Amino acid sequence: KESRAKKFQRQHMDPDGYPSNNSNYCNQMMRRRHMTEGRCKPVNTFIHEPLVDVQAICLQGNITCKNGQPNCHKSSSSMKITDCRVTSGSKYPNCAYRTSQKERHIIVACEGNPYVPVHFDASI
Ligand code: 5FA
Repeated sequence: KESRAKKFQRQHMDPDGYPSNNSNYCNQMMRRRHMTEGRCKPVNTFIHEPLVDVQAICLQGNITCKNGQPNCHKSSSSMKITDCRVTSGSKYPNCAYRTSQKERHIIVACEGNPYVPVHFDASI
C-alpha cells in the first residue's frame, strides 16, 4: 500500500515542473498523478521546489492545522507552487482545471519517524 509520505509526493511534488505559461498544466498533472479517478479532486497544489527543501518544512515554524491538530509547519521561505481548481463546468470523468502559479509560504502537516510531510494544508 502507498504510504502517506509517498501519497504526499504523488499529489503535491513536482520539483522540475514549473509550468511556464502552460494553461493545460493542471489538466495534465491531475490526471497523470491519479487525482481524477473516481471523482475530480476539487483543489490540489503542486510544489516546484526540491523534495529535501519541502521535507525540511517539518523542522520549521510549528502551527495549528485547519483541522485543529498541532502538527502543521509553515515554510520559512516562499515557494513556487501551482494551484489547481476544478472549473464550475467540469463533469466527471472529464475533469477540467484552472491553473494558477504563485509564490507563497506553504503549510504542511507532518507525521511519523522520520517526520515528513503527509498533507498539504494551505498556502499564504
Ligand atoms: N489531514 C488534514 N489535517 C491533517 C493533519 N493535521 N495531519 C495529518 N493529516 C491531515 O483533506 C482531508 C485529508 O487531510 C484527510 O485525509 C486527513 O487525513 C488529512 P481535505 O482537503 O478535506 O480532502 P482532500 O480530498 O483534499 O484530500 P485527500 O486527498 O483525501 O487527503 P490527503 O491528506 O491524502 O491529501 P491532501 O494533502 O490533499 O490533504
